[in-house]
Amino acid sequence: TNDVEDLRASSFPKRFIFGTGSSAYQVEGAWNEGGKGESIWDRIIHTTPSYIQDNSSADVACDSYHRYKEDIKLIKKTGFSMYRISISWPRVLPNGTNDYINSEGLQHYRNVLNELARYNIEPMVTLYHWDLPQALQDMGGWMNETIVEHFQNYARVIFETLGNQVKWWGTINEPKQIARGYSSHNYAPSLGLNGVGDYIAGHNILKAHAKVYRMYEKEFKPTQKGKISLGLSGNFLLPKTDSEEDARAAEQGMQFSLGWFGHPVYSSTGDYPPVMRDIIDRNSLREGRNQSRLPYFTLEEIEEIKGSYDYFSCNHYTTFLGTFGESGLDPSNERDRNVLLDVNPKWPASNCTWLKVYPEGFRKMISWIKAHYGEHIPIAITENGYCDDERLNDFGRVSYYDSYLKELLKAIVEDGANVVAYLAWSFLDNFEWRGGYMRRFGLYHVNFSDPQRPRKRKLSAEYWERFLLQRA
Ligand code: PNW
Repeated sequence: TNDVEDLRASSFPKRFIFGTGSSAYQVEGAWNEGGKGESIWDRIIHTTPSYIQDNSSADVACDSYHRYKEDIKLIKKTGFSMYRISISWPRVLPNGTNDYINSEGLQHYRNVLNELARYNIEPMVTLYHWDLPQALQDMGGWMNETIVEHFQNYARVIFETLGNQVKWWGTINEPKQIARGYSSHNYAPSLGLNGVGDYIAGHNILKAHAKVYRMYEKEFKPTQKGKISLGLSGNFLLPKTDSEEDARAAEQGMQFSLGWFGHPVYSSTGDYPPVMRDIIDRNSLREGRNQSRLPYFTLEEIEEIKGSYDYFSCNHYTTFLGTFGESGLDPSNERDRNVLLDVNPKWPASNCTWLKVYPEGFRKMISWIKAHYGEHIPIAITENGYCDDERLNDFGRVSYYDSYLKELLKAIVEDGANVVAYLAWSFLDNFEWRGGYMRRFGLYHVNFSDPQRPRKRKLSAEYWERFLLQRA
């Protein structure tokens, strides 16, 4: 018999990794200390404080730049065996370019990695989690193709200096949200170039990722023996009804979200999803353009990008319901997609409007990845978590994790998915981008009005501690 209903950590495969995560900008603070340069989030918040819902900033955040030892000790105490961090590009290269390397910044990450090693906690390191050096944004950021080379230079500095301490790498976290910083106003640099800037930025992100993957593969992997991947945001889309038309709508919606960056890297054919290519080319023509808003890759680029992964890194939070219909500005990615998103009113809500609780969608999402990108593809769930407020008795989060872990176990045991790791987002309450400190995801509470930034255990941290104890 299998004990999927009665969830136990010991039912997961022996070598399965349970961990937790953070990102540099959301926890470090020390925004202008130790030689760090300005990032695009520093700039937008300092010039437009109202950009953040509670007018807060990440100047100090969790102060993890100074308090990382305390964090790592708590991670160990909770029983996690992996910690996902990101490196702040402007902390290492304040100008964005490798003409000047800030050794104090590098030393900080060396210290963090040493501390993790002391506790036998495996690091997973993302090179880019949204905090672009402002100096590069001034030259167009991800819309300027020269960023491909700058990103490669930055990655080389990191692999050369920290590469022997890291076996799990991520290049870029959630390209789709980064691209939306060029279309919508939801993320820095907040340019509003809908249906144009997002596709150009996304195009360069894919090229930059692949160049770094190939460089690592050729020059570093033989000696450093790590794995490297691109981090995708994998929220699931279900058909709104059981009509065949809604089934097609949901699939089209998935291709416009996960497929936008997933198809070029993980599919056997490479390049953008055919449905994106067709629709955007057609819409561009109708708009009187003599070129598609979705740029074309050369054949060499398609080959270089295709297969540039060692595992599938997926951040999953929620599910939507899809049906065909027009929405969004003209032009925009949303309008191109031509799928309306809805939710089932029965799904429990959270403190983020975009996050509803539907654990079955998690298992379905994993099946979708297998069906499209390979039955045996190794999958790491690099983020999964629940949004609430300041409460310490976070029953909603406990029940979220409990139900999502059960679905994960079914995906592994009953569907045979090759999921190798699961990382809870996030270890600490932290700076939730435009949501400031109003949207909490942490297992540990952080008091952001106390200069000491005390960490306090929530019920969900106790839940994890008990769950992981069964594996010890
Ligand atoms: C991710 N959505 O962003 C990011 O990787 C984290 O930095 C962030 O703290 C976390 O999820 C929680 O938001 C997302 O609208 C932002 O579906 C938006 C969505 C999903 C993920």
